Amino acid sequence: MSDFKGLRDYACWLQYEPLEGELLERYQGQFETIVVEEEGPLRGAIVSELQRGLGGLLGTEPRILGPGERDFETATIKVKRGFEEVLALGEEGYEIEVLAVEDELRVVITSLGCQGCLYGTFAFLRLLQTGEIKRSFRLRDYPRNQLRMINHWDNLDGSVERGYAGRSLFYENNELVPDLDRIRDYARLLASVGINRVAVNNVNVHAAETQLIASRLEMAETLASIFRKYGIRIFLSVNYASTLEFGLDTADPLDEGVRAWWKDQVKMVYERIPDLGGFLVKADSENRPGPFTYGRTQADGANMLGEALEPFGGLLIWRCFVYDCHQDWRDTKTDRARAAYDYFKPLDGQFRQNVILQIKNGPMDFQVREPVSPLFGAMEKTNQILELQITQEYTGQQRHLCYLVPQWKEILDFDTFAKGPGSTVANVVSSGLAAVVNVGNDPNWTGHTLAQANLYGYARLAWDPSLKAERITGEWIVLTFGRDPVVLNTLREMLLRSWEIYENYTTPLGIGWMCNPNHHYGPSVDGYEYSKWGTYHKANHQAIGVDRTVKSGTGFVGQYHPEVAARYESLEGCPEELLLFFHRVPYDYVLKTGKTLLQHIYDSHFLGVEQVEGLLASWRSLEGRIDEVTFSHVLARLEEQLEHAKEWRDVVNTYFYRISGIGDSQGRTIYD
Ligand code: GCV
Repeated sequence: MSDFKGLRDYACWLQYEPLEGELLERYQGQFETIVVEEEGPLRGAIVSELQRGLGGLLGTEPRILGPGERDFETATIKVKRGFEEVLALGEEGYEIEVLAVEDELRVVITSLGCQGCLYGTFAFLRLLQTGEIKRSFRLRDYPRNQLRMINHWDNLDGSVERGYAGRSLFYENNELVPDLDRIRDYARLLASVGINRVAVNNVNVHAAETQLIASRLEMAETLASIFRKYGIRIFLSVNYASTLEFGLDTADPLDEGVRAWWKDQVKMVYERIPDLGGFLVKADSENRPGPFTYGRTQADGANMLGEALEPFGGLLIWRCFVYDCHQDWRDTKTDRARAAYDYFKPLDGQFRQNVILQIKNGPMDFQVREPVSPLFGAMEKTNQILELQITQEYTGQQRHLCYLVPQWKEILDFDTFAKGPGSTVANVVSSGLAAVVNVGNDPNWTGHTLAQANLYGYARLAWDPSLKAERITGEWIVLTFGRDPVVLNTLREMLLRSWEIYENYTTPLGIGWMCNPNHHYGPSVDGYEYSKWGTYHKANHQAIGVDRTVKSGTGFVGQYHPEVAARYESLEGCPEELLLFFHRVPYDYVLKTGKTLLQHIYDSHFLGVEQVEGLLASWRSLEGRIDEVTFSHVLARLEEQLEHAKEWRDVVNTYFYRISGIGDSQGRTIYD
């Protein structure tokens, strides 16, 4: 065991610190005899969680009995399979029922499946800490999404693409890391919040990673066996053109030899990992190979792999992040935002049943603010999942506090009008959610301890997108830091406001991309302006923004359903936080606040810095209420954030002052 495993932050939201006060009184002496009737493969995980959880929270060492060892009448917790009464909740859903017999609480956790028994157990322990387990309590819960997936961008050499929390948890020097305990702890952490699928390698698959489905299959096998103990199935990212690495001279999806190669390869993989979830593929994207090379469509490519996986019940997840990454900035006709829809929409109905399209939340790339991708709800006959980014590539790289649950809520609640009002993204992505994870081998997993809240929040939303941001945030704080109301209120406010604060001091009104190229940290207003990536703000001395309207622009707006398109098409009707994404706007344009666009840019940047000062003050006020190590660690990150926010403010404000020649109406310092 490495030392850091004893560190408080390592336990994340599974602290199980002793309950105090009213909750201790309520639960003390309870739950001493437990019957775990469930005998499936997750029994071990259930039993050990109850022991750890109750041991930590109540200091008890509960006796855990097997089926038939003690009957229901006297057991105080019973975990069991049910049938009719829980049928509607599915294999992963559960019921928790609490009855009181005089002073004794009797808890029954029932599920149709083994997985549900485990999730019910974790939920019971969570609800103990939030104080919701009471006399006469009944909760029936189930995951609203079938796939609740984590994507790792880990490479076999141990590096993590866009990783900000150390190196890979899985790999080092093209081998698995020597200490597999940490991966076990990770599986437990993910299962505790209902994650059921993990893609274990980067979507940018290079020669070394391709061996995961061939000569290094044993590595994948080991990972699968670890995750399996918590009911999580792994996915492998594969190189679309793997055949070229194995001696074939083509990767044409319609070539018989290519098809046969994949069928054999998949068969071999499933012989060793029978519960493999399937493959995840990035093709024809950012210089990765794909079916376009052979004049074939994305559907041809995806279906070829889908067909090979089908006999084993495997899924093929195909990413829609396909765009021209060699654009000439002088070319005003091409609009990167349009690309995914233009490529995929015409293919609706052509994908096999076991093919799922994975679509990034926005049409560009995980900017602090983007509209929702118009592909959601545009392909009625095609399975879709939403891809989010927990790792904070463009949102402060886990050096800045930027809690993304409020952003994800907006995305999930966005009404696409695909089938009339109420067709929210959460409803149209019925196959589920995937997200690029923010963990690495840093002692606290996520670099910034408070970034653990993003992982927790993502998983909870994947389970149930209708959960309120306040609820999720409160849960995370209580589970991580306990029930001190001062900590709860202060930290909840800090977290919930941090996305908006980050947006204030970085890029204004949906324009995005004013960051340093390649590593994406820190301001560089023109960093992407003359690049090949299709990411332009087009600021001149009078105006900024991209006209994406149907009337006079790139026509991107027309990809939305008419109700949504009408809103975005009009300058006045467009939500102002997205104004510059959809419209080219002069600096003297007056916003709804009565301020000019330019003044808004100045004001939001001054405000953003003041708000970070506020975050710092709030955190400082918690000194003594948070353990010292975490307190100093977060304090240092917030201090860095403040310095950095000032840098953003000054670079952005100076840029616009220089370019427009118009100063701040309040005469604050803008450097010339
Ligand atoms: C895995 C962005 C990132 C890349 C990432 C890519 C993707 O462009 O900067 O690092 O590659 O998205 O999602 O495929």
